[in-house]
This record gives sequence, structure tokens and C-alpha cells, in this order.
Amino acid sequence: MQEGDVGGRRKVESECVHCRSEAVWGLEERVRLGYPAPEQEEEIGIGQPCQTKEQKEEGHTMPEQPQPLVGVVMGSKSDLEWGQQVGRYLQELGIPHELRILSAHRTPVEAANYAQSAAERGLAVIIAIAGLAAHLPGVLAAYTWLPVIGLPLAGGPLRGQDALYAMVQMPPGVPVATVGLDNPRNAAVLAAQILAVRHSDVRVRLQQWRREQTESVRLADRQLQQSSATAVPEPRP
Ligand code: RP5
Repeated sequence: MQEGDVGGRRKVESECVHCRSEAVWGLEERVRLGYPAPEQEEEIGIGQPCQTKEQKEEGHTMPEQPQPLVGVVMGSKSDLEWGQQVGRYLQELGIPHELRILSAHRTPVEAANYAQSAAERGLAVIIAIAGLAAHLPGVLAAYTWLPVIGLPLAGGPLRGQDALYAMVQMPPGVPVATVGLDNPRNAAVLAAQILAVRHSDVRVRLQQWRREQTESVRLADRQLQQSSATAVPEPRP
């Protein structure tokens, strides 16, 4: 990330969390960096292009947005942090995605429309995140033939058991591929594995990511062996 002064204005160059393009003037990014959020800037909506009014006036053209392959859907704004975590893992794997808030209970028509149009819009996988009586992934799965991955959240008085069972106990014929409670990484990796069957670029990145994961465990073990070889044993109580 770089910061500089452009035409008397502060410019923040970074990578867009949505499209991974450079030179983003994003509200989220500015707020994160502690800058005031000027009113004339258009707020970056979830899943919206990151280009701002300022950039448009300067004739700044953003690279074409890659077609999202994964739809990350949250049941509530209160799930946003989890959706963003899934997004970060997908980004690590170079998978274009979009984030949406659609509720199976509060906006059922929008949720159904989203699932019904997902395949024709080019999505290949849907990740649905919800807590409590988490019907969202099941409802989306009912309206699409695309694979739906359910990410149950461990909130509420039942600590997520309700969400887990709601997702994993789907009736025969309409499965939801349910990952562990509060496990955004597995949701993203599973989506990558599904995509890797047909998308060789995703396959290459996934395999590289797996090699790195393996290496990090080997490294941790080597470090443990080295430290225990030099460690002075604690006296027994
Ligand atoms: C679910 O209920 C959502 O997915 C969320 O995890 C939970 C609580 O929602 P809010 O009351 O915070 O909107 O539908």
C-alpha cells in the first residue's frame, strides 16, 4: 500500500477488496487508515464497484471488474465481519466474488431472486452465512442447482447448535455443504476446491496454497524440535 499527495489531495493507493484493482479511493479504506470520509465521495457499497466520483471526474478508468464466481451471502448486517473474512480468503486464492446481505426471513423475495438468477449471472458457488435458525443456505439451495456452502455462526443462546443443525440437516435432495461453526476459511477453501475442477487458474493457486500450508506445519514442527532440544527441563513439582 502506498500513500502520496496528488494534486493537493491525499491519495491512498491500495488493493480493492472486491475487484483487487489498484488506486482505490475507497471510503472503507480511508476510514481504516484514519482519514476523514469526505461527503462527496460515494460510499463503497458491498459488492459495488470501488470507483469514486473523484476518480470519475479525473477520467480515471478502473480495470474491468472480474466476473464474480462465488456469491457470499449473509443473513444479516451483523454477519458482515464473517462475510468479509470469507472474502479475504477467497481473495488470497484469487477468486472473484461478491458480498450480499439477503435474509431468508426478512427479505425472502430478494433471497429467492438472487438464488434463481445466480447461475445465469455466472456464479458457480454460493456461500451462505447465518446464525440462529439459519435457513438461508437451505432456502438458497432450494432455488438453485449451484452448490451451496453453509457457514453456521456460533452466536445466540444455543451457541450455534441451532444454525449448525439447520444447515447440515437438510432434507434429502437439497444438500447444503456445511462447514464448521465460525470457520470462514473452510468455506472459502471448499468453494475453491469446487471451482478448481474446471478453473485451472484456481487449481494452481489452491495447490500452491496447500503446499504453503504444509510447509508452515513442517516449519512449526522443526522449530518445536529445535527449541525442545535446547530447552532446560522444568523441575518436577
Ligand atoms: C440470522 O440471525 C443472521 O444470519 C444472524 O446471524 C442472526 C441475527 O441477526 P440480527 O438479529 O443480528 O439481524 O438471521
